[in-house]
Amino acid sequence: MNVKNSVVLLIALLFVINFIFCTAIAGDQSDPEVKDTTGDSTSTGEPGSSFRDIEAAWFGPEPTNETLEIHLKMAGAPPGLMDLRQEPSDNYDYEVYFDVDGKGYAVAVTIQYAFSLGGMYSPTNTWTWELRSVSYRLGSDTIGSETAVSEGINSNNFVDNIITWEINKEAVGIGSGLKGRGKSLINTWAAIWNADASPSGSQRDPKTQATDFAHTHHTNPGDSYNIRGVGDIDYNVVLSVADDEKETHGGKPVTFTVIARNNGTDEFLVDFNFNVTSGDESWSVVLYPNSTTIANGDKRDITVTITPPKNVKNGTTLIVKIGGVIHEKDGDETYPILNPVTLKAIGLSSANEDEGGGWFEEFMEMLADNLAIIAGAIAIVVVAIIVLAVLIRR
Ligand SMILES: [Ca+2]
Repeated sequence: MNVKNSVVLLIALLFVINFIFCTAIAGDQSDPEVKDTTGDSTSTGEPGSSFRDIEAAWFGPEPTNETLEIHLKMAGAPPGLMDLRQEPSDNYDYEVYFDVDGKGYAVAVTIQYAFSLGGMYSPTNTWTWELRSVSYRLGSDTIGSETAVSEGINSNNFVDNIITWEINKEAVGIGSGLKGRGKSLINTWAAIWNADASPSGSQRDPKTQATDFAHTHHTNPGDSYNIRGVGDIDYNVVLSVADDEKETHGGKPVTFTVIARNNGTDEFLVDFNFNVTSGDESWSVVLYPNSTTIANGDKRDITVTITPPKNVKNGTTLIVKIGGVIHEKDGDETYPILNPVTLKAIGLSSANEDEGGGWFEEFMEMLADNLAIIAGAIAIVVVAIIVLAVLIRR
């Protein structure tokens, strides 16, 4: 690798580090994933309408490794008792949307704007809290349908015009414990719907049907939230490699050095593994060491030796993903290394004479490559023989 490539790599690395730290501190009220202007609700001007006007939505904190909080803040308070005399007694859906591993979800609360003479209005007693799975019309911002997922909501809360859901991570495909660390909630957005005019089971287009919406699923999503997990021990080992692409001849090993750095809080036992993502099984891949203890703040070089088969076809590649698992300090759990590195070995056909096999093929190749010279040489020999024969006769 030349100096220019090294500089480019270093700058890219700094960007990655910067990105990791930025995403780590995002996700609270001061830096919400979903932002919206206020005063843009279709019901602006009606009493209590500022409660149908989204200001922001954000993800986190994670109270436990099994739960995640999601928040939706409105521009103003819910309608009061006197306002409701003038309100239609409709149901409104307040929802924050996100995707995990390609599946759509929403946290929802359906609020009944109802007032009956002689009845008591409480802003929370008619609220229905749900986690919903959401399907979108292919490649669009329009929702196809939403259906409730049971056991999705752990608890809920409403204070200071902020609706808070606490969901179970398992219910949205995020593993429990620290295994969910690094999973992303993407394509974030939020909307408020009149659930009587636009029921959750029907097709919903935010641009034409929502009372208010912030960002859109497909064309203009909000920021993503990365699950970071909680706990006193941070199982954080990072892999890196300076030179991730090398060439070698058939039968000749080539080595890569993967650096495993323990950025966690303790000394960990780490096992390394590989996964061939492209290429064939006749190649050999050896990791050394494949298991080691690394003190926190310390690093280890892992040597990856890749050998193509002797008869490798010129230009064939093997792509290997190097990953690993970190062993729990006081238990049997393991946590994955979150950033596997990818190595690429390119096999060149063997052209070395010291190879035991294949000399005949090589000889024939040499003949083919040098056909003109050989033909010339034969012609000269033939002419020389004729000249010699003529001279002898004389
Ligand atoms: Ca708004």
